[in-house]
Amino acid sequence: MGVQLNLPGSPPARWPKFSSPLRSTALTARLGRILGICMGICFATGLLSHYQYQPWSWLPEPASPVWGYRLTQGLHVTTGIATIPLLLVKLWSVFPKLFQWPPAKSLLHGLERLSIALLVSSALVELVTGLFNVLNWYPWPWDFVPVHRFLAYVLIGSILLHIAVKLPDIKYGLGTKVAQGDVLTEIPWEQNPHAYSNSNDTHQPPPVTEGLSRRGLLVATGAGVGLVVATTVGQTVTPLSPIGLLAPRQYKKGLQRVPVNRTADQARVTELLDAVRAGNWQLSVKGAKPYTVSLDEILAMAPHEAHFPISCVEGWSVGVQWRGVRLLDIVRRAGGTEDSRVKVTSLEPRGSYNYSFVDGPQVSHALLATHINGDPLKDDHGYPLRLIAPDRAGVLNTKWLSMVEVL
Ligand SMILES: Nc1nc2c(c(=O)[nH]1)N[C@H]1C(S)=C(S)[C@@H](COP(=O)(O)O)O[C@H]1N2
Ligand SMILES: [Mo]
Repeated sequence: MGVQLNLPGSPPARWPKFSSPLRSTALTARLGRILGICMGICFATGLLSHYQYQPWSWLPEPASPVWGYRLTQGLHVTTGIATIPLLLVKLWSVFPKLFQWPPAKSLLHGLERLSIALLVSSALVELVTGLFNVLNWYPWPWDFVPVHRFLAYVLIGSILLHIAVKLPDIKYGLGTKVAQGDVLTEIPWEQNPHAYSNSNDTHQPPPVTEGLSRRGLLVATGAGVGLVVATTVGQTVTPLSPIGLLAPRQYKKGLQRVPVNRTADQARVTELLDAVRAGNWQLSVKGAKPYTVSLDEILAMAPHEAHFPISCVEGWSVGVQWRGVRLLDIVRRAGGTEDSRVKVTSLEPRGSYNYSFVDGPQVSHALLATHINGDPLKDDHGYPLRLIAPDRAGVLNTKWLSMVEVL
């Protein structure tokens, strides 16, 4: 197979030796299987989530089920979080391979090892940036979304390549009982020239050892993953919020029982909202028949209620009872229909999320809300008027509206 690299026959003198008989193909294959399932769900829901964040103009977002985005994003963040401990244990289980000797047996083998370097580094960067995103912390100068999305393709590609290359090992590993099967790297290389090699390992039976068993390791890993999931999922599965020790955003801690993303202060609209309170606000509606409407007029219109969740890309979500006027009623009065494409714009002077588009079925279902959970919107939730639509990324539910354009 390809070019034989000319490397010394034995590794450097201070090369590490590994002695845990827990490491085995059977164990790694099982860890890899759960990891693969988690990462697969995380990738698929990530793609869906990205589409809902930036819907294609030829395929408008659906409006039902109302909890669609909540489920997608909850799964994306939860499987992503579960992946972190799983990946660490999986890496531990194959860690000695990093020190295999010779580093590459052939050009092809060298390329395969490089692809693993790409796999591991993209997975680590992806998970760390994702976790920081959940914490609403962006300590880097670049845009999170394109980088996270690009790395997802790199990662999924290198995973598929890795699975294809390792198929013989995976088959062997899954076909062996976890307590039996080879020890991945325990045999000192001097005694076993195949000990650090890949697919053509001579599979040796494990020695009898005391202490943690491989099954015990799998159970401990499962328990650890379960604990991490149980203590974070309360940010979206609200009945579990009391044990959400690792869930920073919980509805009970939020203003009006809803967490706030970007306060009025952060969006620099506080002074503008004081002017709104002083009576200097009108919603300006553009279209074939443009008009303006005051807050009093909006409050005098027939109120509509809806129970839509607000689901943030950062992983928290909560069901909310909204009251307001129907976007469609506002749109019709300007000469539009349920097939119109609508742009809503915020008072917020700067920021990437100070406007959004509504089209397709969402036009008929969206509300321009004045009330949240029975009370008038507080400033941080978008006073005097905000958009809320079903099955929609939180970030697209624009707060502090000033204008509606029927396009
Ligand atoms: N004008 C404006 N609207 C906005 C945002 C913003 O930054 N500016 N943030 C969005 C995000 S990311 C979310 S998750 C929701 C949160 O709404 P809430 O703070 O009322 O819970 O508002 C959305 N609306
Ligand atoms: Mo958000």
